[in-house]
Amino acid sequence: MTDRITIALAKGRILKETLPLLERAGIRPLDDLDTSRKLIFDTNRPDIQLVLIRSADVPTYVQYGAADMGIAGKDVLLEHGGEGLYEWLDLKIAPCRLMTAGFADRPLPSGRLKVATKYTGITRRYFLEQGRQVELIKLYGSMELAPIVGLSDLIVDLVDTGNTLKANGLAPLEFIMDISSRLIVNRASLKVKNRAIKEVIRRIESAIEPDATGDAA
Ligand code: PRT
Ligand code: MG
Repeated sequence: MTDRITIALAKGRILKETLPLLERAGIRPLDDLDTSRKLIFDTNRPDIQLVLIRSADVPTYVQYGAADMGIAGKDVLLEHGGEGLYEWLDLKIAPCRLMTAGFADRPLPSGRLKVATKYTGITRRYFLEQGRQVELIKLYGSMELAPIVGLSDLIVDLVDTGNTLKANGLAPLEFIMDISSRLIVNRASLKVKNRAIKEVIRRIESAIEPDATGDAA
């Protein structure tokens, strides 16, 4: 008997790069994920189904085994904490950098900095390691607005082209880390459905395009 595998995928920008990767791995949804309103999708492989959820929910589904595997950004995984799951592969898709950003031409105030971010976990650790005192302000989006309206001195956000910062008169300041999307696996599923999961991992691994994050050289 073949075990049935559920893979959790994030809606949004990661999905655009995930679908070609899965296609190269021989896994093809039977419906169009971009236009369908369904949340669960059968694939050309009777033993593999996909669930389509919000990016930040992917590690939670995999942690509890509601999905056996999932694809999520390293940023999301670090904020989640990684309990109950293995981070198995760097898929080298949706690459970007986590940066601090602010006004390039304004000195930072001395004393406790106010930092607005969606990534409070990573940000707290980053400033703690540097021994810098900060006040974290949790936001859920549009971080670029915070320095402009005086809500914060800095933001911590993902940067790709830098166009969003530039359009808001801000500049990237300090590099925190490189981010890309990862394949994660539920710990119990790996034991119970070992053969089926290893087969999917092998297929996805062979579908990774090596130079996407520019570290192939
Ligand atoms: O929408 P929802 O709340 O469910 O989730 P989400 O908004 O986090 O999802 P989505 O679709 O934006 O995808 C987020 C995931 O894509 C992140 O977890 C990252 O792993 C990855 N990723 C890669 C990015 C970017 N690049 C990126 N540039 N996520 C967001 N951005 C944003 C950034 O926050 C900023 O607003 O794009 C803007 C900057 O882009 P540039 O090109 O202007 O620099
Ligand atoms: Mg979004």
